[in-house]
Amino acid sequence: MVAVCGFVTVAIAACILVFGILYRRKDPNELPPQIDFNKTAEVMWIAIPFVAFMGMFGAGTKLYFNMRQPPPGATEIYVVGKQWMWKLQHSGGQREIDELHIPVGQPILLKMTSEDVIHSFFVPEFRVKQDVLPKRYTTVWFQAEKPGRYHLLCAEYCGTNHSGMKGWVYAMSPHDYQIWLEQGGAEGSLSSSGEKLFHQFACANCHYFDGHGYCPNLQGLYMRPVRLSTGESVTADDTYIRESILDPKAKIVQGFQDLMPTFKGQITEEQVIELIAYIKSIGPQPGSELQSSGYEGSGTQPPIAKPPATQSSGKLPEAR
Ligand code: HEC
Ligand SMILES: [Cu+2]
Repeated sequence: MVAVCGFVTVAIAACILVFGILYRRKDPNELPPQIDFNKTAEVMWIAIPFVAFMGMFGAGTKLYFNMRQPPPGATEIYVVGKQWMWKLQHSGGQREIDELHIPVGQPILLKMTSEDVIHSFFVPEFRVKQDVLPKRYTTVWFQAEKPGRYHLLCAEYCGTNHSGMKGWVYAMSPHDYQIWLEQGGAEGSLSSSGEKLFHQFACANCHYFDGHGYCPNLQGLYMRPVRLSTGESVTADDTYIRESILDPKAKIVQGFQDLMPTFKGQITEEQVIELIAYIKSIGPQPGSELQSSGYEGSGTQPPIAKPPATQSSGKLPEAR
């Protein structure tokens, strides 16, 4: 890229200079000669740059996709942007504000959302910049190589105190990071806090784990394809689960009724993240009817899931 752009820049500058001298008006009455259309030249200067630039575009696209793909096993950290601070949650339950502690030499995957307006997570030293949007999760990954303290900024103008929306990333040796995690004062992992919320908000009164009742079993839901009432299929990723909780009418699971109340205004973004972590942690349980993968029957078929019962009465089941 540097070579091509450098060559083009120098060539154009040289042409301006040389032609300026060579073809300057020497006499006030001079008329320039008429130059004919040259088809070969026209075709060449359209075709060659087109092929060259499409080649660069292709190579750049490949690089971009490779770069965006986090390596498997990356440490996941959730980020919530808010006017005007960064709130971070580690999977062990440690929380931070405007500070992010990470181990060096390990890939870190951030899953980010915003409580209000668009922000942008920017760590110049890591060459990391990613928009943080309300109502969905965007991701970015990086790996710090040298222990140290690095600027964390918001790179999207987000209101009066935008310039104050900044903090530090502390890259630590894995040993120091372990110590930091232990001193982090976590009250419990994200998924265990999520489990508490699941009962506190009475999700458990509707979503049974045995496939009975009129609500979908959430076991093994995370990252599974879900068929919707419209016939479409979506992947149950973080954004889908978040929307299912805060705007349940937006997408209805096929075979179920639109009976789930919205939890908008009752559940904070942090709590949504904990609920997602909990749903992620509940894989299919042995013996459950909806068990799908890892069935250890010898030649027999796994039990077939019963079609979910749809109730027209709309009555809530008793709390268990
Ligand atoms: C009144 C019963 C009820 C309560 C309470 C309830 N849900 Fe639901 N939920 C449903 C029903 C019915 C559906 C299926 C229809 C739909 O897609 O909206 C559903 C769908 C979902 C889905 C999508 C499931 C899938 O298979 O794609 C998720 C995720 C979910 N609920 C999570 C929760 C969480 C978390 C809570 C607690 C904060 C909760 N629900 C509380 C009834 C309920
Ligand atoms: Cu901001």
